[in-house]
Amino acid sequence: MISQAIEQFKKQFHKEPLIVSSPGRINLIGEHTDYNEGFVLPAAIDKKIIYAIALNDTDTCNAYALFNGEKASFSLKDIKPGGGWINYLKGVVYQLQQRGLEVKGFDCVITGDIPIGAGMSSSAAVEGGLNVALNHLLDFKLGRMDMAKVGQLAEHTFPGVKCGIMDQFANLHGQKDRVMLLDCRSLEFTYFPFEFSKEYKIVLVNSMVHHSLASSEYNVRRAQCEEGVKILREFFPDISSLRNLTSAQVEQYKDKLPPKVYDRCRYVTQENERVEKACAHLQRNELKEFGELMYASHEGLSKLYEVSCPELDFLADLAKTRSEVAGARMMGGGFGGCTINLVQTERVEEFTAFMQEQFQQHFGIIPEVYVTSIQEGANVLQPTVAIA
Ligand code: GAF
Repeated sequence: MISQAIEQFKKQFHKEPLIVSSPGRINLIGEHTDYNEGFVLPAAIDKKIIYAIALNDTDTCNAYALFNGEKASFSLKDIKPGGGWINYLKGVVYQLQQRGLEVKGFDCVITGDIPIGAGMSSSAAVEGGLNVALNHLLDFKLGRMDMAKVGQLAEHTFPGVKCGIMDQFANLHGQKDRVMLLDCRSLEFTYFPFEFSKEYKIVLVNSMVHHSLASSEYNVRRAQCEEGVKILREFFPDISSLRNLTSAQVEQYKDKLPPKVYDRCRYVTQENERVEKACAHLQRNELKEFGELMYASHEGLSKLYEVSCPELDFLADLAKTRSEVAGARMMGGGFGGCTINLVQTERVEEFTAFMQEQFQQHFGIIPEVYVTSIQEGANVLQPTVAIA
């Protein structure tokens, strides 16, 4: 991928590029909790976006996407939302400008192997990669959390997804073989070695249903949570988010909440409680208990939060019947994308064959399966070589 990006870059722009690698992410547990100021347990993975990029001494940003052969440009002087993948680049540049940073024109080639719309956050990888590249080329001295915030705001203001900070955070803070517990309120985080990884692999099974958060109900879920907080503030005046409440407290005021809002609040508060328990199990290497929490998370996402779909439910239910699987659930925003499965290393092939066969029989399509590993966050790989 890297040599292809360099070759294409030289062909298109006739100079040497800086190379940046920017990973996708998994999330073990803690879904739809980030924008409720709760807890998440993500990690950066081996699937990535690659940028070959250099400044161009103009006011124009030119990008060539190798994954679909499209070229797109925009002027630094008048950045407006719009376009497909280029919208994410525009969003990052715009948000850097909003911080008072003087972005300069650039040329870039983008490639990668993160499946789009599969819930591994290719969008955060595109945002994070550009953030790292521009920070390096223009010496912005932005910290990693600031870059994550730039990416999150880019997502809010350009594609229009009111996402939390998990994806951008994971993309920029990943460390090899370690998962991260992020408190999305204080933004404090702790790294945990992923001990299970010696005997278990993280296997993603793609439902082949492409999600699009912007056109989905993602923003509706966020609004429903906010509505819940607003109503419950009457009884708990100090709360600023669902993070401040336990599931028992939500339960207590069930009849004050519209039924859907109650279900959403119940899910989020339960999920936060699950993440805390999951971390304790992770530290004690209690895989079985950890896996059970993953199944419970899926159940909540499907029944209470209603962000699953028949294909994801099928995959999670099927995984539950397998003795080589410790835990499984849908991952990411939902409405499609992948399930995340913890599968015994020596039985990954058997698991893959079984899942693919069963899914094909049911839905007439073979699901893609990705055996992932936990890797570093977005980084510069190769420094710029002086232009001859
Ligand atoms: C998407 C969002 F971008 C994240 O912020 C997070 O809310 C996730 O869905 C659900 O946990 O990936």
